[in-house]
Amino acid sequence: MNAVRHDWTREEIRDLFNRPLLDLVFEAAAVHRNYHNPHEVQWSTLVSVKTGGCPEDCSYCSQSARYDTPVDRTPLMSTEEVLEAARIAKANGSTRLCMGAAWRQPRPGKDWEQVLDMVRQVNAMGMESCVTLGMLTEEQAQQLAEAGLTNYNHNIDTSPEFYGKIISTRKFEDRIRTIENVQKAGIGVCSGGIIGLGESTEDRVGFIHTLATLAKHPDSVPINALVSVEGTPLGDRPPVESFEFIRMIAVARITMPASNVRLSAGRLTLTEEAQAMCFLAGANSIFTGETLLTTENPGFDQDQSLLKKLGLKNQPLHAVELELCKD
Ligand code: SAM
Ligand code: DTB
Ligand code: SF4
Repeated sequence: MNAVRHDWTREEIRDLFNRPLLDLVFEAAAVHRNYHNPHEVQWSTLVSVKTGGCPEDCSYCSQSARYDTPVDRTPLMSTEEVLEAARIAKANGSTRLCMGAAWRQPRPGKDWEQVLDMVRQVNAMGMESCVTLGMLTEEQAQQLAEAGLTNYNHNIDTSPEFYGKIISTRKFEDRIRTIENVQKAGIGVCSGGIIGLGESTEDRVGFIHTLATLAKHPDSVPINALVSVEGTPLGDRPPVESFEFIRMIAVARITMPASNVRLSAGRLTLTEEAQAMCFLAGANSIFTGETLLTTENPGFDQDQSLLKKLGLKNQPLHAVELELCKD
């Protein structure tokens, strides 16, 4: 069985990107079957608990206050509203609720306490909890851990070299520091990125290399394809070609065999056949529900029908694959 490695070189990863696609998918499928139940897909549902008005300038994002996008700013949702969304997600087969807030970093006060409460209450209804709130200090990560948070999402998005072309208001190293703070607090890390930003293949190599050489691989690796949003600097980027999406999934699966690889934003531009190839290439998780944070996504029924056609099932909570994930 392929060991979990943390010493990947850029050359090795570049070679994977240059492999004939079907050879790559064949290898990724074998790795996937060694580490995971290939018949199960984890469902995670997003709720944007605080939308828009973000001070950061991420060029892809509908929620940055710097761009004139169709997204309106809203205050923090009440815990009851979030729990209602969680109940619907759970009833439809999701095992994790991922709550996103458009903040640069949380500030102490009422909203922060309320987010901690949301985490406790989501756990109490028997779902895994995930939040994505921007940068965190060690103390904040510790508080989230005490509230019982399962995972923290914090994407590195792209290569260290290309990062500054997409975001200027924070540094790549800031992202890594937050990931370390989350790991130190004993919370699972969810970290991935986006393709379709105008990055080169070498940037994709650098992106995967950064994650695959972390001392501990992220528990989940979301791979997003840009959903271009009108009014953002990347609003007129062409959609990512489906074979590029499939290749990214396969490379993530081979280099981080024990992690959950999530086929994330951009599924509406993929056919069912292309999504099936992503599952073959090692994707074992999706975001479900008809909205991601602010953009559209296939609805629960559409995904249930896709899984049925492919003979796949929703992954139940606390699947045994965790036994194999220890690295
Ligand atoms: N504000 C928090 C942060 O930046 O970490 C959390 C929310 S942010 C929306 C989470 C991730 O979603 C981003 O890092 C990016 O990878 C992805 N994302 C955001 N907008 C996207 C878009 N238009 N298309 C694809 N992925 C997107
Ligand atoms: C991730 O990697 N993708 C999710 C989640 N983590 C927070 C967000 C996707 C957002 C897509 C654009 C939107 O809906 O605004
Ligand atoms: Fe703000 Fe996150 Fe959007 Fe960047 S990706 S503008 S940090 S909400």
